[in-house]
Amino acid sequence: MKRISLNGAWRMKREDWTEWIPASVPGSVYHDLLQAGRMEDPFWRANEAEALALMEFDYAYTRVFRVEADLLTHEEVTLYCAGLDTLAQVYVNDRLVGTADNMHREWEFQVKDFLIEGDNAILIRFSSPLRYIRESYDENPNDGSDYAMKGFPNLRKAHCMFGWDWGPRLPDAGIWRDIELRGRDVAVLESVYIRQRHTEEGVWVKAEIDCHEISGAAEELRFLLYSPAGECLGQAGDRCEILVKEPQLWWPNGYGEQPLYRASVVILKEGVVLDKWERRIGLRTIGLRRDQDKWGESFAHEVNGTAIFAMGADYIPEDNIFARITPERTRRLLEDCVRANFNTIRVWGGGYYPGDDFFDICDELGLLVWEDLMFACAVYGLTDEFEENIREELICNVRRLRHHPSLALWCGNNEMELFVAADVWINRPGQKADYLTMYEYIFPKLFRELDPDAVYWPASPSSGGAFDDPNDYNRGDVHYWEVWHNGRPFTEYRKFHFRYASEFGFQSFPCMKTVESFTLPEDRNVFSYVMEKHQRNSLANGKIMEYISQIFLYPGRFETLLYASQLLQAEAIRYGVEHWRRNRGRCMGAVYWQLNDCWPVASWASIDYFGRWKALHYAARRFFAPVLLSCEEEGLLSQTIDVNAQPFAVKKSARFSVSNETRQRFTGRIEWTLRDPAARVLRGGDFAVSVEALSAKWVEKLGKH
Ligand code: BMA
Repeated sequence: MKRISLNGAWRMKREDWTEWIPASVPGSVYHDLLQAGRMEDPFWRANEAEALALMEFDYAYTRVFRVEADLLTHEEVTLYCAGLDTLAQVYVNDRLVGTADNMHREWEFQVKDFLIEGDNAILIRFSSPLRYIRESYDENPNDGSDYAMKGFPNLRKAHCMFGWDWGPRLPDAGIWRDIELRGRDVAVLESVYIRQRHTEEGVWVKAEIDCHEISGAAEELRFLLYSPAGECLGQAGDRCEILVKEPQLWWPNGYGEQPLYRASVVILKEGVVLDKWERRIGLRTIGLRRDQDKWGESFAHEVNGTAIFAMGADYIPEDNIFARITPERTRRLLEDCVRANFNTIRVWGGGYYPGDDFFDICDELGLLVWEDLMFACAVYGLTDEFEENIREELICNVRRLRHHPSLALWCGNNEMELFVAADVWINRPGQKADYLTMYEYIFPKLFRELDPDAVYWPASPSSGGAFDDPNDYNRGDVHYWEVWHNGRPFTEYRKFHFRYASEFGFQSFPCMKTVESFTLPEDRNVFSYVMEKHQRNSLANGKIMEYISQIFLYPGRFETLLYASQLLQAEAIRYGVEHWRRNRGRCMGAVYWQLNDCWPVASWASIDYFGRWKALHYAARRFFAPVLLSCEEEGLLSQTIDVNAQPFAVKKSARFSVSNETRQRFTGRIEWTLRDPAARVLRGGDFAVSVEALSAKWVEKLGKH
């Protein structure tokens, strides 16, 4: 197959302009307007509204490219687009070659008949996403999160681009992923599925190959496998199965190494390579451990037979302007996760399916990925057309990502089982049935065809589906929001022993430097208009103040307040995570909301938009440490004392626990001291401790109840 990239310099214009401006592809309208100085920074102060209005217009992208005679000798020439955002009409030499309506899909259009030898012009028009959601809502009123703009569920475009409780309303547009011409002959690889059988003699690695025949069949098929050191481990013909003796297994971060093998598939005719597929893979088994037990049903990722305590956070798009998310930036973020001892990332369903580089980095770093499908906080209209569209969307993304060793689980959606069960956003009969048809019939069936070896989980949170108490604290995964959204004190975390907390969170302000990036000095008060525009969860700046009052003195200065809010956030999440790790076995996951931000904002993130660590991220490094010493204290905080109560007594005690998340026994010493507020040592001691691999152990209780 011949590939000619069309990435690079293009031109773009708003449909009502006469002149074109320079553009870059992959990229986006906002990105190009900013580069050309044609719009203000949308993140500065309250500029968002003006930037949003720009999306009332249609935009066009164009470029000229040369076609050499040999390209036209291929049996087929296609235009392959890895991502178009979103409502696009594609023209080659003024003739329409195809349309697109889903930013999550790859598109491939036949273009041979439209091309000529020499210079050719391509033009892609993008219609206004705002106009579309408005008009489509009138016809098809599908509701969803009020933080996003009405009608957003009707467009297969990252939902959070229309606003979220941490994100601005900036629904960008453009050619957001690679674009290329492909010359294809005889047959091409439609898909390759790598399967593994772990046996006594070693790991059998098999490639299941689907070819798309253009004019006939490929004559020869080659499957090759290379060791992490680059040594060829064998070549298989039609059987496509290779035995790896003495396999080096892939483990999540903290449990072992991440050796990556290379799998390569080539199809040939008369010795000529027709197509090639080459990816890195990891040898491991992965599943979900769900056993009935005295509390309910366990829920844990199981890798190579070992149950993992998932430690990590929920990932959202790294920038509202996706064109600015580079592999380098993603690598830095994910490396910061490993620095804080993460082993898991949940990709939240209101953004987009990450690019290959995201998963490549997770493979290298040992970060398990919980991958939501891109459905979040919305009810969808399951028409035939919509079904066809999302089916294609799943096929593209599952085929693209399923070989990654880091991929731990596919999840149907974010929070919809929970909401639909409670009739939230349901406005007509049939929508409940549509929910089940989508996530519990169509999707699992597709996964049985596309990725039968993977885990499919119907929703987050869920207890297994069928509206069976989706947020049951004793089964499945849980989103726990009583702390924060319902204002409960964070000490409440200790009352629960979730099986796997996939969301719980606590907000803080970003640091002063980040605040300076979007404010003038007169805005630097948490209740100013600009600070409230950079806080998307309703009334939440007041909520941060309220929580601060429970644990700190009034911070006085703006800068101190920002800082105190971060300490408070770190303390809150630590309080929950340490407790759940002390209860390892019953609880097997603490994935907090949220890892990162898509613009400078007050939010639940532990790393801000500029990559600056908030106090929480430093705390995570400690509370996610492979061997964690924690102290379950009883005192003023855990009892939320009312100082005006008559009389009031405080129970005081401290009990130590060691959580060992490594595969080796831990032996060591605990040294402890008790200090007064002036840091003077009141008491102290030390004792030996030994903790089995993959377990938590209570050590000693000091004081009395
Ligand atoms: C969860 C998420 C997001 C949201 C967050 C904070 O429920 O799934 O939709 O941003 O809470 O409210």
